Amino acid sequence: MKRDLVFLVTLISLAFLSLLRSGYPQHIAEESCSVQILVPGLKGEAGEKGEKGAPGRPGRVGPPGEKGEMGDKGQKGSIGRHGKIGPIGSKGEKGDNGDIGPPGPNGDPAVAGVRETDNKIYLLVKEEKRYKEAQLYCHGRGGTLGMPKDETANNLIASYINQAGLTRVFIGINDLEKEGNFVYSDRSPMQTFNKWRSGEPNNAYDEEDCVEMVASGGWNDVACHITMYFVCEFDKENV
Ligand SMILES: [Ca+2]
Ligand SMILES: [Ca+2]
Repeated sequence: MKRDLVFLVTLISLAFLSLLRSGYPQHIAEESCSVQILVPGLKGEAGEKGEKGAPGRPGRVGPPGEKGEMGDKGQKGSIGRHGKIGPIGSKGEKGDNGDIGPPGPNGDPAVAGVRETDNKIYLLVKEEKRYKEAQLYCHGRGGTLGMPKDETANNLIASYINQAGLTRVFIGINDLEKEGNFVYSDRSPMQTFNKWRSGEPNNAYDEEDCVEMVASGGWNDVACHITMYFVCEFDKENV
């Protein structure tokens, strides 16, 4: 092997020498010397295996992968907590009218029912009025102030006063026309029947010309300008 290489080199040298003789410039002969040095040597034997190197740097981020298939639906979650109360809503439209209700009780609220006998109706009026105003009220309804002309009528009016929780009412008796001469409000004269309380009529302060009945059923002359409740009386024939 080495011998062949020496032979080859000698051969190439001789070739260049012949070229020099044939007139090639001197520097070409010098270059031919460098070619001799560049000839590679024989390959050596394989070395021992090296140690494991340090980990390499991370590679570049790869392109996004393809979209996978959709997974199965998960289970329903538990109910969440109540949320905050929302704002008040706008006013709704007016509803329909309701049905007509049942009729209310009849009567004037100032009137506490009536009391009746065979031929009379008595009405207690719970409005405080002077004697003459009370008389006008009863006249306006076709009657007069109550005129107790016997025990039955007197007891009925007295009971009526008590049941209403009252202590006194005007009745239709007065001595307005002639002092001391008491008459009923229908101008009929006082008869033997009367229910004057003890000491009455006394015409106190020289001004008592009208009559009240107290809860006991007794009579008392009083001033006509004071106000109190009163009882009206109606003939059934006129009602
Ligand atoms: Ca009098
Ligand atoms: Ca009196």
